[in-house]
Amino acid sequence: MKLKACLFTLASVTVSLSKPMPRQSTSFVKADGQCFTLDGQPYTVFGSNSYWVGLSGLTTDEMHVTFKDIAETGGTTVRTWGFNEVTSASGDYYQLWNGSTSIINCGSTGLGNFDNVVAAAKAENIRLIVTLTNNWSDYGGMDVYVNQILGEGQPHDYFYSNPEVIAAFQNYVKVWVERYADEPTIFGWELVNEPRCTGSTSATSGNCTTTTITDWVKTMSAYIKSLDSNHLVGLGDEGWFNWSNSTDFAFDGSQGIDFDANLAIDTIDFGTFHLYPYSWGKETPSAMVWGQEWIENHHNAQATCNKPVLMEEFGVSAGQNQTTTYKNWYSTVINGGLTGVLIWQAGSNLTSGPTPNDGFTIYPDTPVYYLEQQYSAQLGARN
Ligand SMILES: *[C@@H]1O[C@@H](CO)[C@H](O)[C@H](O)[C@H]1NC(C)=O
Ligand SMILES: *[C@@H]1O[C@H](CO)[C@@H](O)[C@H](O)[C@H]1NC(C)=O
Ligand SMILES: *[C@@H]1O[C@H](CO)[C@@H](O)[C@H](O)[C@H]1NC(C)=O
Ligand SMILES: *[C@@H]1O[C@H](CO)[C@@H](O)[C@H](O)[C@H]1NC(C)=O
Ligand SMILES: *[C@@H]1O[C@H](CO)[C@@H](O)[C@H](O)[C@H]1NC(C)=O
Ligand SMILES: *[C@@H]1O[C@H](CO)[C@@H](O)[C@H](O)[C@H]1NC(C)=O
Ligand SMILES: *[C@@H]1O[C@H](CO)[C@@H](O)[C@H](O)[C@H]1NC(C)=O
Repeated sequence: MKLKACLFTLASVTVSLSKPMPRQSTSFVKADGQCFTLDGQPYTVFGSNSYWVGLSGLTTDEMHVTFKDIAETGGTTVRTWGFNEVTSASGDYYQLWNGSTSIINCGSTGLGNFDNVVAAAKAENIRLIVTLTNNWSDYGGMDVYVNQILGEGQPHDYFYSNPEVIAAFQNYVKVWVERYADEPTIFGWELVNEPRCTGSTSATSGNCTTTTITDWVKTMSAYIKSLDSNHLVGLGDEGWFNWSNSTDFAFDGSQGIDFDANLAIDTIDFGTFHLYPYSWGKETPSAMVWGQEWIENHHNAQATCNKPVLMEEFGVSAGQNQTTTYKNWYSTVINGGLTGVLIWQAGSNLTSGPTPNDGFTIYPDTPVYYLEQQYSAQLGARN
């Protein structure tokens, strides 16, 4: 166990919640061993998820409030969706499909709107992790590519292996990556939210293995690096292992994810994992303890591979020992040496009403919001 995961020879580091250190917003976050750096100094990844900030018709003022509320927890980094696949135009969306062809929406309800998200984040000293598609059918996701190009009901996992589908996804990714290649407010790109072989609405081929997805991660991450050498690239997975000594679905490779193999890919800069013991049937005997071990296992992988790893989503709902559990998990991250942590999910009380509440949302001036302030300061002090 390494208590000082990110030890730098700095004269002093001032941690202040009300006055964040001014950053040189012209610099890109880099990975260095198990740490992130900005201008050669440690960059602490603490923050939250706001999938909705570019997809809910928010005004630019509301985008500012969203990021300000996160910054006031000590947050530096926010993960958000860079996808919404639709087959008929409505609201904010990024790609409109008709048959097997698509049009990318660069207008004011598409990437033009995301320019406002980036500007608001920059003004509030927040950097963005942008995820480029979804395993799930929320906001379209990968099944839309498969259904539109190969036909309704074709296997979900053809997303990772069919050359036409890969080319279509690359076409989409290219527009995003080239648009923001010189924009330091982007922390990094993430290939997909929670990739698995199995899909939510479609069949699976029966042929998808960890090797299928690992090969796809190699192809896609190398593709992004060929267009944009400034930004970090991660996967966005839940962190499943592919250990030969286990028959537990979280550890046996059955989900199509091999955390260690993916982290070892040259063009992957950091690892990602999620933590939802209640959704995963891991609540007995103790969701809290299962989660603690899940964090420790990923820290071990981080140390072995010598790359940064983020717990970039976690949640138990209020009524499931939430405060006690979150104290344990934040402490395990900080004292155990995991690189960084983002909670699922941010909330704000906007003029248009409260932002989406899925049972995990943390609004300002609530107990977990104050907990975030406490642990962001601890993580900053560790680094
Ligand atoms: C991907 O889509 C699936 C979710 O419904 C499959 O069944 C699998 O559960 C998928 N979800 C995740 C998180 O991978
Ligand atoms: C979709 O494509 C078909 C065939 O190319 C075309 O006839 C139709 O007008 C298109 N629909 C829309 C909404 O553009
Ligand atoms: C699985 O792979 C086998 C062998 O390559 C192939 O014949 C079969 O069509 C595949 N199944 C599906 C559903 O793609
Ligand atoms: C997953 O584990 C199996 C069995 O140990 C191995 O054959 C396979 O290569 C692993 N997958 C990857 C992507 O390393
Ligand atoms: C199973 O394998 C993993 C990865 O090699 C190792 O870290 C873990 O300690 C092993 N667990 C047991 C119970 O042997
Ligand atoms: C909360 O924690 C207590 C004591 O650790 C435990 O007995 C109880 O089952 C937990 N409740 C839930 C909902 O997890
Ligand atoms: C925001 O809304 C939540 C939930 O409705 C509430 O508990 C909290 O007090 C509100 N915070 C502020 C600052 O109004």
